[in-house]
Amino acid sequence: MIRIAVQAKGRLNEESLALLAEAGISIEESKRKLLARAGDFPIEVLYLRDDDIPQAVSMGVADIGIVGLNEVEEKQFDVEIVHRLGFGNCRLSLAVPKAEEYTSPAWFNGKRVATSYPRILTRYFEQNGITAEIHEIAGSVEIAPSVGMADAIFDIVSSGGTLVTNGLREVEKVLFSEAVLIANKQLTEEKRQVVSQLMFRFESVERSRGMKYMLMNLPCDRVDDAVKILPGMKSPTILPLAQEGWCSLHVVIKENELWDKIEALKAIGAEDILVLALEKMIL
Ligand code: PRT
Ligand code: ZN
Repeated sequence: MIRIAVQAKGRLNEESLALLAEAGISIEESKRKLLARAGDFPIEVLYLRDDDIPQAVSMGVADIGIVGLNEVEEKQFDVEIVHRLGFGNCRLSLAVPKAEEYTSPAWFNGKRVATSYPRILTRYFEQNGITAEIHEIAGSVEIAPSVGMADAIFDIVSSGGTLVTNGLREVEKVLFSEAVLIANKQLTEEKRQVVSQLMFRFESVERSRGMKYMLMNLPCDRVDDAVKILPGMKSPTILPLAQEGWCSLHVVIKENELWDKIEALKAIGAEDILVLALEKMIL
């Protein structure tokens, strides 16, 4: 049995639980207390504030956790980053009032910068030889310049909309973040095995994202042409049809390449093209 910490509510909560569900680990809505046991896998889910997840994992209160890389880097607890999960993407950036003339990070010398991420910012300033005043504030960092509390900010940016609304301009992207799976460094062998079982499921889910299963009929003498059009990862499956001279071709294809490939396949005589959702890819 392992315990995984996920964000109780907030931006990462839904996708963390969705990922677990896709991996076959479901937690009934009604059972969402602080700690919930999944029915079908040796795991229990501990719901925490995201800020507390790195510490909980480093102390072994939870064995693993799903949290933003930004929190892991800021808190500096000793945990292992097992896997990047590909959601919750954002960046930690420096932003200045839009009217400022900004040419290089040297602009920050002697300035006051408001942030909830003082450690990451301190490290960045040190690496760039900048001496600035860092003001740690817990929330609403983006309003600090307009109320005179700071000259600039260092905060999470995703679409950039919040910066624009507050008359700010992103000038340095310091850290690219996404949700990551972290683990305690002293897991028992038994727990490690459960974690690798979980990773196997996560990877199968990830592989199938953005992929479709496509099948079509075409004259057997065009199969070679079709293989040239289709992605090279693995050769497609080809089955003979009852109708003489015709074959059925099955292939896994990237969704964003789908329409181009379909046009090309039709041009060489493919018919009855079916595109199906691909749920899992187990290799
Ligand atoms: O209650 P708890 O402490 O658990 O949650 P929280 O309020 O501290 O965190 P939450 O739920 O806001 O974010 C959790 C994690 O989501 C963060 O640690 C990041 O890893 C990730 N993430 C991804 C984001 C964003 N995108 C994001 N856009 N976290 C915050 N934001 C904020 C940003 O600060 C800005 O103020 O959203 C605002 C809008 O961003 P724009 O650029 O799209 O306008
Ligand atoms: Zn938080």
